[in-house]
Order: sequence, then structure tokens, then C-alpha cells
Amino acid sequence: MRLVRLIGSRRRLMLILALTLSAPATAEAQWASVGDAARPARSGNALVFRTAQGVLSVSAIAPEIVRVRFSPGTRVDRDHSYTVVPQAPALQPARFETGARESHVITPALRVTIRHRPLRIAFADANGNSLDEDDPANGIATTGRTVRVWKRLRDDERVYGFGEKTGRLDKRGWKLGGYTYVMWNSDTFAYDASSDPIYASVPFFLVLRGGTAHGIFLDNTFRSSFDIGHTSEGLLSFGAEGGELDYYFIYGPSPRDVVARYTSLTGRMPLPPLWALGNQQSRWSYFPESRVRFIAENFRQRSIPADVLWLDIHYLDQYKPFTWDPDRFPDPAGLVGGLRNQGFRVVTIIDPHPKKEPGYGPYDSGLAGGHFVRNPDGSIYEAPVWPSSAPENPGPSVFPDFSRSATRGWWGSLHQPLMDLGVAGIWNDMNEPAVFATPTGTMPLNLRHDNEGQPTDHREIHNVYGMLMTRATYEGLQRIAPDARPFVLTRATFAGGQRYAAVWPGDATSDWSSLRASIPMLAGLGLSGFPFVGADIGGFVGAPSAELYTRWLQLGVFYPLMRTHTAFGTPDQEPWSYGSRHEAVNRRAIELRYELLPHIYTVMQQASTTGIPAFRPMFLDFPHDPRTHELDEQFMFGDSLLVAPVVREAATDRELYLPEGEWYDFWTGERQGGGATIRVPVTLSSLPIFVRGGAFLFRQPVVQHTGEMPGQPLRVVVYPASDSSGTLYEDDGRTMQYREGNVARRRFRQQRDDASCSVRVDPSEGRYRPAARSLELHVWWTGREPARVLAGDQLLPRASKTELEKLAAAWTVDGSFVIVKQPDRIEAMTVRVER
Ligand code: MIG
Repeated sequence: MRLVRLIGSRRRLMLILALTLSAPATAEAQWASVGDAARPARSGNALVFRTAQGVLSVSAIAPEIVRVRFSPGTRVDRDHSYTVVPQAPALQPARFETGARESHVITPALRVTIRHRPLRIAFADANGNSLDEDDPANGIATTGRTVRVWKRLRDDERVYGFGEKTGRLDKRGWKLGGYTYVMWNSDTFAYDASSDPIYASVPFFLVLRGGTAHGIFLDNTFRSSFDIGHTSEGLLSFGAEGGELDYYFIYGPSPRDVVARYTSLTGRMPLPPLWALGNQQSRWSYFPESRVRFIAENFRQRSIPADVLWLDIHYLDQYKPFTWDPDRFPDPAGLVGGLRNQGFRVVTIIDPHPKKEPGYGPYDSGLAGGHFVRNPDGSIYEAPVWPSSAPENPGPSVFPDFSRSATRGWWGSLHQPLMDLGVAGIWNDMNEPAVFATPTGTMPLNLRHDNEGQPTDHREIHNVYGMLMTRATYEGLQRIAPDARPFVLTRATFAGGQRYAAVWPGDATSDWSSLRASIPMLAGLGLSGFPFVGADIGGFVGAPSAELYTRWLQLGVFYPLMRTHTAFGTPDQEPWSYGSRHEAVNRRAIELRYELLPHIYTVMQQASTTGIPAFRPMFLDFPHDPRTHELDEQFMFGDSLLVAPVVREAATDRELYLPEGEWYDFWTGERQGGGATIRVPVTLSSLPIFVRGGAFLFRQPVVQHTGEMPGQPLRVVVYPASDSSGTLYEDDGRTMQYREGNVARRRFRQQRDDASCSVRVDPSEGRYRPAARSLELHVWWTGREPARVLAGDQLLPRASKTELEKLAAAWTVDGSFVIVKQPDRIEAMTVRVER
């Protein structure tokens, strides 16, 4: 690799050499450094620097967010982003200082120093502690249409995020010599630990150093790449093969702050419907109708809870989107309605490749509306995808240009008939976009896209094609049924796509390493703004052993999206497909999911308002404990549950790390001190979970689907602390009325000493009222049985466990817990347990 840099002085020859060694493997790159800048000009909330290579602006978006935008050449593109949501103007404007040698952008939280010759940027906190700096030797540089920046990477920094990526959680990958990642959405059937890129692109990462964090989001949709200390241990570089180097520096100081701010910039997951958090069953494909009904009946007859059945491409007529195969599915309305009566919802797949076939509605209307992607010569691009593999009358497809707003509107409205049938959600696949029979697996790069009225080629739209498809779908569903919460699942997406769809990481293999790999991958997605994620339970490619399926299902209890799915031609992969011993264990795992649904819903609701993911890496809650920084096989669900699923074949025990503090075995209630690695014995049915001291868990009895939840007793499990609280969120689970305050948010607080524990329930915020039910407080208790239990000033009777079921208000003892039962009046009250 040869490198030439446009610099004047001979003294910099050494730097050229350094850059030669550290530049990414872009063949024959001729890097032109950003060069020197004159004194900047002030423009609104930004300082603007001009060099021979381009224009750089540094602006304060918020006290903790600074945007750096380098436009190579003299042209500054229009300020347009598919990802960043419109920001309220910063309340506290930044201060700007310009000098001869350096200038500053100063916010209440950050001090940004821009050195002029050569142009280099450094970020520090308000006290001047360095957070991030351009590498002194290599700052920003361009070659051809590529623009890139090199930053210092310190020994004690860890790097996380990048969305849907393979490999370890810590992308520093110490033992592997640092990761390099490419952002280019790709259909990667049977990918493995070393595959990159895969389906989704999220050019965002988070750096953690001694408990303090910042993040960087590169707002550029072209193919981009990131080198995390791989080429040179002390350098982190990133850049894109077109467009601007437009990035946001996001300060913490905690990693949670970074994720919260990143998602304030790029948007948050909308609150999912409750049913979408239930257990879901899919395969490629369930057909015909009778097979779908058979699956539904098996769930109900075997008392294995489930909420959703999925229809993959075989429900379609010759794989044409928005059709039904008339032989396999002669009565879709009857099917969907019948399943609905059994408490099931149906999600159908829709791919972005209508068949080119005059007389087929979506083709005709798409053609008339000018909705399809075009070749450079203006003709419509055609290529083979699923409709070209149809048994009858196969033919090529055309592709909607989702970067055009009218096209998104048209595509969205095509969902009306599906919604009319009662279909509950839409599954968007193949939207990288995938194209058959080409070496690249996708569209040619020179195809034309509207790009919201500023036409461009596929290089710029490729990475957002899938996200814009989900936007079309989501907005279409919203328009069709304004009072229902849309549910969309997608394979391809881009930063910000969390606003429209849940994500599953495609076609993983049914093996143990893929099971394990799903943990850091989903954790990375969560850190990168996507909390609604889940891998195919059991794996997609191939057939899991009975043991692997069970272990995957147990982990799947804590996937925000809990869905079994498998490829065409694989053996049956239902919870009952592996014999009765496994069926019982599988049932129990799914039952646990339903018992925890009030909790899971609460944590997902929090994710929708804060951006903090439910399924999260340990370090997010324990950033100051270095022992949490590279845990790939355990995670937190919300801030109360530590989950260490069994992910190794034939395991007889499981090692896990409990951070400092008090922990309680979820299954036995036994107390366990933290700050240590422990080893717990396991059997096939074990799913090790530890609850943080002071936590409130919200549970219910097992139900067969979410439709059975109203009226179930609410179980609030109180794990000890001298003073702690927890908040339960509830609403109707379905409509948009939560936006108008039709919610019930209730805070529970315990105060405990050696003699007593009192639990105070605050009045509910919001006007939602759950159906009449009882409220059971399960108060962790050890030693002598309580002397008395009071609700308000009323003494409650002691009952046996069986008596308790019949009584409206009483208490009993069950293992490590005192259970206090009363009607749930949704009003303020205090329960007191006295020794
Ligand atoms: O070319 O719809 O990842 O989940 O079952 C394969 C059939 C297309 C890929 C998806 C997979 C789905 C399959 N699809």
C-alpha cells in the first residue's frame, strides 16, 4: 500500500510513514490530510473552519452533544439526515472562543479545542479531562470520495456498540487484536463469528474508560468502516466511502447517559403492543392453513403459552407480496379470525420485491406512480428474487424506491387488505436489499434513488433501504389503524430504525456458538438504540439438538422478541418437538416468560422513553466494576435481573460473576453476596437468574396468552434493602391511549429494619384502571415468622397457603417470602410486616 499525503514540510515525512502503517486497508489510497485552517468564522451555533481540503464545522447541539461536520471540497451538502430527529435548540448556548492558533467551543459539559495548524479536534469534560482526541499525526483525511478520521485509542479504553455485529462485546477484542467493522447491509445466510458485515448498519459506538463514557455516531449512510485498534493498537479510525464526515460526539459521563442521549438524537423504540412481548412461533414456512391451525391447537392443548404465529413466504401466491396462495390459504379471514378466537395473532412476511407482472396490483400501481428504482438510463431496474423462484410463471422483481416519500406512502397503503383481515403485524425481510444471482447479492451501485428529492445513487441509499422500508410499513400501519400500535420486524435497518421496527439478526446457525454469540450481539444492538431484538430461537440454519433448543429457549425468555424460527426443510422446531422430557422443560421456560410479563412490559416501556435497553450488557449497570466489562455470557434484563443462561453443551455447572452488592437467587430466594465469581450447579431445567437486593419484581400467574392477563393477581416481589423503590407500568397494552395519560404508573417503596418491613404503594399516576384483581406482596423474609401483618391499620389474618387462595385479605409464609394478599384497589396504602 502506497500513501502520499499533501503536506509541505519534510519534517512530516515521519508522519507519512506513521500514516502508511496505520491506514486501513483501502487499496492504493492516496490520503490528503485535512491540512491547516485559518481563524474560524462563527455561524449560528457553530465555528466554521476552511482548509484547502474542505469545510469543517463544530457545533453544540446540547451541552453534552457536539456535532463535527467535515465536507470535503468546497461544497457543503444540504443538511439532511434519515437518522437524526429534529432537535430542540440547545437551551444553554455554547460559548465560542477563537484565537490565532486554536479555538474553542465550550458548553456547560464539554470543552472542545480545535487546533488550527494542522486542524485537529480534542474533546474534554468541563474540568479539562481529555475524553477523545484526533490523533496528532493523522486527523481527518480524504482519498477519492472517502473521508476518514483517526483518533487516539488509549490502553484503558473499551469500545462497544456498532449495532448488529458479530464477535465479543468489547470491540477492542484484546485477544483478537481489535476488530474492524464495515457498515454495508448484507444478506449473510449462515453467518458465523467472523462474518462482517451482516444485515444491519448502526455506525455508533461507545467508549468506556474508568467508568466514564462517551459515544460517537457517524451520520453517514454510505459504506463505512471502523478500525478499533486493529491496524494500530493506539488508533481508532472511521470513515465512509462518500458524503461527509458528519459525526456527533456524545458525552456521558455514565454509559447510560450516552445511550439515553444517543437515542434522544436518533429516536426511540415506540411502545410495543403487549402481545408482541409474548412467546411467538415461526418457521419457513407453516402451510397450508390446516398446518397453521394444527400448530395453534398444539400450543393450547399442551398448555404451552404463545401469542403469535408467523407466516413466511409460502402463504404468498408465487411469492408475490400482498397476495395469498389460493390453494394453501383459501380463507385467510377465517384463519386469522379463528386463531384470534384462540388468543393468537398472525404476523405475515412482506418482502420489498413485487413481481414485474402486468395485472398484479402492486406492480401496476407502482409503475403508474413511478415508485420503482431506476437504472442510470431511466429504465426500471429488474432483478431476480423470490418471485423468480416461483413454481409457476417465475419472473423478475422490481423494487420500490423507499427514499421517496410518495413511494413510502403508496407502499404503506398496500397493507390495508392485510390489516382488514386482522393481520396484527408485518415482517420485513430481504431488505438489505437482497438480490439473487449477482456476485454482490444486492443492487448495482449506480442505480438511481430519489433521496427525498435530491437524487443519488445506490451507494448512498443502500444502508437505509431497509430502514426506509420499515418506515413505509410502520407509517402505513399507523395510518390504516391510528389507534393500534404497529408491530414491524425487520432484518435490515440503519441507525434510527428503532423508531419503526424490531430487529432480528437473520440466519444464524443452529449451533452452540451461535447461541452464545447472540448475547453480545443483542447487547450491542441495545447499546446502539435498538431495544426490541431477538435472535431465532433454536437457530435458523440446520437443526438444533433437543438440548440446544431447550437452552436457546431458556435464553429466549429474556430476548425482548421471543420467537422460534427455522429454515425451510429443517425438522419440526416447536417446543414439543423433542420428546416429553424436553417439552416439560420448554413449557416451564415459556411459562416463566409469561409470569414475568408485567415486569418485562414495564422494562420495555422504560426503554421506549429512556432508550436504555431491557436486554443489556453488565457494564451498563456497573460501569465502575472492570470485571463486568467483558462479560459475554451473562447480561442484565432491566436493572434488577442478572441472567446467566446455560450456553454450553452438557453443562453441569455455570460460572457467573455477581457484581458488588447483595443478590438473591431467583428460584430459591437464597441470599448471595456479590463482588465474586460463583459457580452454580445446573440441570437441563436450570436457568440461573439473580435478583438485585432492593429490587421489585412484577409477576403474575402463568397465562396461556396475553389476552388472559386482565384480572390475574398482581404479584409484587420485594427483595430486601433498607430503603428502595420500584415502579410498575401498565396500560391497555394495545392502543395509543397511553399517550393521553391512560396509563397506571405506580411506585412501590420498602423501608426495612431488623424488626419490620413496610411497603408503601403510592397512588397511581394516570387514569388507566386494570380489571379487578388481587395484589400479592411477596416480601422477602428470613428467620422467625412475622408476629403481625398490617394493611394500613388493619390487622390481617394468618392463613395457610391453600386458604390464602380463597381469602380476599390474609397473609401466609412461602419459603423465603411472606405473602400478603388483598384486593388491588389502585390507591395509596401501606403494608407492614412485623417480626
Ligand atoms: O431467502 O422468507 O432471514 O428468516 O425464513 C431467504 C424465507 C428468505 C430469510 C430470512 C428467514 C426467512 C427466509 N428468508
